[in-house]
Amino acid sequence: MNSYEVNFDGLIGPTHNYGGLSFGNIASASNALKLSEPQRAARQGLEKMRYLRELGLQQGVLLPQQRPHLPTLRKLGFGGSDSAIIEKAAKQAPELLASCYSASCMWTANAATVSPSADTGDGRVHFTAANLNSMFHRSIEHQTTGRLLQAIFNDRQYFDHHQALPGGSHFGDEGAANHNRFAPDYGAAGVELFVFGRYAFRENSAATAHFPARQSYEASRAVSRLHRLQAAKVVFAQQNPGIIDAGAFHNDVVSVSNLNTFFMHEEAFLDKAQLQQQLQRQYGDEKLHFIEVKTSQVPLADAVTSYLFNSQLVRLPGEDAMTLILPVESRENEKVYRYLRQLQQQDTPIKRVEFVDVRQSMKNGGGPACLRLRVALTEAELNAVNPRFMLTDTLFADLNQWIDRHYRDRISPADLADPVLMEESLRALDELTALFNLGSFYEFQRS
Ligand code: SUG
Repeated sequence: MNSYEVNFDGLIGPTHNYGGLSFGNIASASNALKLSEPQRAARQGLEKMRYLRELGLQQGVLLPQQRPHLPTLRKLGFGGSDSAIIEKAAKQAPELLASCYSASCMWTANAATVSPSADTGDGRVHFTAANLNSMFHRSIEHQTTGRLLQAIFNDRQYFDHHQALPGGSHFGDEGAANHNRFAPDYGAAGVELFVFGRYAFRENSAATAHFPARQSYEASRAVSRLHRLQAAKVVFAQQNPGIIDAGAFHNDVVSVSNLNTFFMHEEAFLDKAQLQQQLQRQYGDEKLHFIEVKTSQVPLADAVTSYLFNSQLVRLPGEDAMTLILPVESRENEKVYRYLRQLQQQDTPIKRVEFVDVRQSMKNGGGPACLRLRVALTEAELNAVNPRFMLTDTLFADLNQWIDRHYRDRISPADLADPVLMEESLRALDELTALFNLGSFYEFQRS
């Protein structure tokens, strides 16, 4: 039976702004409080989806969440009418208002961890929504994410959904951004690699000095248990704390994998040699390809600003070789571009590189790979996916028109204080649910 990797990209929401909310994410800090361009951002994201579909890949869409998230502001003690809540929060706690306005759910690599049916104990595809509890503005995403995934993968025969792990920093879980999978094909059993940044219940002999390590070992283990993965087909590996301090707040900033290929920075892991041995042992007789980029070729600082590794490594239909879909920032960085030219001459599975413009997202630390959640599906599973969420020419045109009708050209931090922005955003989302036939999906539609 045929099997596919389907990329579900986050549609960038109407309140996309630069809040400077993610400590440890260098792009978010350097662009804090600058003007954002939501309309351009959403068009860039949508154009990436169109391009990947045109290349012959299966492409899905995940919807933006309700922002501003008034229920959270209410829980934090802001009362009165919706407008009064916005006005009070703007005066008393602008950082909380910005958090509840963040369009951060666009980075769907953090939405959930997904294990394909070939790996799980019951032969279903398992989803665990990520609690994202290291950053307040992201910790409010998982309930809606879970409901959205259930609406899309809504067939108990094929799909099983788990709620986000319990709260508390012990179980910090950032979803697929710290999860890789190696398999000869999307429908074949594979080895799943969970990358973590720290231990929560034991002392860390290697710890970060400046920036938070978001993913805990204990969270990764819990997800592997929920997904009923076989112990002999799971690897846990610690990210190098030094690389988190250099700005790689998720593993997908320093490595990317697909099928039998693992493209990584040489400093990405604490014990690279052991990791590679363990992966190869569990993978079996067929060869895994490790492509390592040396610090002398691409220093860490360049890897982080160019997002060389936050690319999508894809196998296009009918091709054996792989293609790397990179952010244009990688072409603009001299060292990175030189490396990429060399890479294409080498004897590795990666034979082609392409570039996409997602600059608006990049300025908040989200590259092409952050914007997509990978879901490996068999033909039968793909047929069971809610078809409204698969990109078609019609949906592409409808979404572009919807963006044009509702999105602002620019948003400044001061704009968040104006209740008119809230009204515009909720109106846009209301129309979006109609487009996806979702009924009353958002909280504001139900209250
Ligand atoms: O969690 N940025 C996101 C970027 C997530 C990137 N995802 C992956 N690497 N998979 C984050 O730090 C910034 C929001 C702001 O500052 O306005 C933000 O949330």
